[in-house]
Amino acid sequence: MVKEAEQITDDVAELVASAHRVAVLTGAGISAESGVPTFREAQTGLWERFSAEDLATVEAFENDPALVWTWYRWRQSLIQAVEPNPGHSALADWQAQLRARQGELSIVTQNVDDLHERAGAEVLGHLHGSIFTHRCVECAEPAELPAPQYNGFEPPSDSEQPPACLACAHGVLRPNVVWFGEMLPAEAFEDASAAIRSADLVLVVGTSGIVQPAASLPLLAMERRTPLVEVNPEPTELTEVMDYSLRGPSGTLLAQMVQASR
Ligand code: BV8
Repeated sequence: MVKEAEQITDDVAELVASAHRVAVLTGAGISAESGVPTFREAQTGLWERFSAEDLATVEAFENDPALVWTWYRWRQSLIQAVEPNPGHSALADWQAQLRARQGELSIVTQNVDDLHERAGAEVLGHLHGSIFTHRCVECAEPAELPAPQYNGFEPPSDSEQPPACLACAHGVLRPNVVWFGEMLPAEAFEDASAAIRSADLVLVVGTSGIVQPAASLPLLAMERRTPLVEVNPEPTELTEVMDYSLRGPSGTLLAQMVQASR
């Protein structure tokens, strides 16, 4: 039976202090306090008539390449304009502390941003790819692009076509994110599964637990009855399998956890 609390309880503090191999699955919520909208929030600007799930598909890109391409380039400019928040920093600090004690903290994220890395953490896997790199839809050749010139805080009033591929001259570029209906990168998924299976504490931070197969990864912790702790202001699809569900913002609660880990 899940135990809910609004701050770190003594038994969670004990789990944190004694943990040597921690696996953390993060979602859009950990970047919310940096100012990056989550997937549940309504879209704005050119995209206000669409949900993120409508836009993050091959069909949407094929149907209106400029609309989807511009959405991603604008999101990339927003991510570049914001900073990691105390939640990202707490995981980076905790990872460094555990490594100094020959332990490990593995971060597996559903996020396509680079805020974990910019906070100084190493990320074991980006399950849904990265918004910062691009490839040709036809020949899959990677393509280097200059940073987008959008104002991340002001959606653009019109859209731009995706650039043509310079390698094959047939295709256009797309972001290296995993769209709905596409397979997740096998290595990232396998590494995430192994990290969760070998952990002595599993954290699930800032995810609604809706998107599969990422949302099923925490269930692997149940194979060895590894303690499961969720950090989210709201209940999620995963709350009922958690041992503890901490109801609050990750920027605050993860900072409390790192204090307890010292
Ligand atoms: C696959 C990259 C199969 C793009 C993303 C029909 C056809 C095909 C597949 C399906 C189908 N029906 C269902 C599926 C499966 C589908 C799926 O799960 N759909 C859902 C909608 C039911 N999954 C897929 O399609 C996956 N692929 O299944 O392939 C296959 C098999 C064989 C052969 C071929 C294919 C691919 C899924 C990946 C999609 N790409 N992102 C982009 O970014 O644009 S997913 C995207 O949405 C994000 O990456 C993220 O993972 C997800 C949103 O989830 P969250 O991260 O949880 O974010 P969310 O907004 O939902 O929640 C935020 C949470 O934060 C909330 O709980 C909130 O309370 C909390 N929060 C807010 N503030 C804070 C906070 N928490 C802490 N602190 C705070 N301050």
